[in-house]
Amino acid sequence: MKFQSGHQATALEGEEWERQKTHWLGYTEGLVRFSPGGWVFPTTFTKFADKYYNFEFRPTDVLVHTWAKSGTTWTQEIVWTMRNNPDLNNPMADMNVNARAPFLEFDMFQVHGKKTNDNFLENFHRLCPGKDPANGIFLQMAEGLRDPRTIKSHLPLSLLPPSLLDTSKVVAVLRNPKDVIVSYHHHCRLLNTHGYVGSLDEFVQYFVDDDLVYSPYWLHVKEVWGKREHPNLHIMFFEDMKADIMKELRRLDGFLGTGLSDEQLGNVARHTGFSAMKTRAGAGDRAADHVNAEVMTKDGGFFRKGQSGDWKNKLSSEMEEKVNKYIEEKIKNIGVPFKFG
Ligand code: PPS
Repeated sequence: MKFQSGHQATALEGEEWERQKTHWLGYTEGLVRFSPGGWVFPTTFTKFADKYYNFEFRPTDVLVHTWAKSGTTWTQEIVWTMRNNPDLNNPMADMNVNARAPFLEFDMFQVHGKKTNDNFLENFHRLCPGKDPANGIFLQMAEGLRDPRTIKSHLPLSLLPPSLLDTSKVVAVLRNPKDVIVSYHHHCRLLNTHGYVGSLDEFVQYFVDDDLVYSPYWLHVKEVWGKREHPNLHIMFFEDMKADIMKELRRLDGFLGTGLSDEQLGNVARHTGFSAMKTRAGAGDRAADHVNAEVMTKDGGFFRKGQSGDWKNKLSSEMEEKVNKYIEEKIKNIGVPFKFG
């Protein structure tokens, strides 16, 4: 199967798929690899790939662009709040952040015979009256949103419209891959759309083999870093955001042209702090039938720790060695000033 981006999709088959199938109970419709690049996606991605590639971005859009678990939701909330709620008086802020700032390709996770989260469906019908959810709940929410839109995507730049950066502002967030692994492992165990039941050790192996959904991590990073001089691209590091959020908000304010006062930036910092976001999300930060209750009780929900360096508590020295080798071979030469410590 060939796509307008020039990619070819191949289904994972044989031994490779047999192994994946036992570890990923959520990928009931299989996985595909998009080449060049070897990007891994649930098969449903093939239904939407051309639509994402041709998505009509607007000059007033801001795309929050990251690999999984790199601080996307935090940044979605920051960007949305800076542009729509710097005085913390916008009633829209009560809506789930993914309804205000839709996750462009989330529809690829919305099948597998499971009921769509009721909150999302309710928001969809409110925002897109008369539209058919089968054509993409999140895609159509993103299309139908009024300006100024904030949209989120983990897709690599090569699968998004080539004119993206010349049209819209893009805020990319990068995070130490060791923390990304630990956070993604939790996420994939927590959410039934992934339904990961393998071990952390096996998860690390998937990561270094570039076999996770959204892999290869290094290529995603390379594509973004290659565009770092583009005036419409602003890159932030999760670790810098944790270390000094006001400094990062001031830089972002300059990039977005929001012209916020120190008091307003302080509002944004408070409103988007980890505890504030976690409290707002409440116990039901994901609908009960979409999460593994045992994982949620034992290891936490979507807002897990929100820290830098938690990998030190989770990765064994063997796992760390595997990731270090991956960093050495595939990431260091890209030249991103990651804080690997
Ligand atoms: S996703 O599902 O891929 O979009 O996840 P993403 O939002 O990129 O990343 C989730 C991790 O970010 C943490 N998080 C935060 N950290 C600090 N401050 C705030 N406000 C915040 N909001 C979310 C979240 O807890 C996940 O990291 P871990 O390490 O698992 O806690």
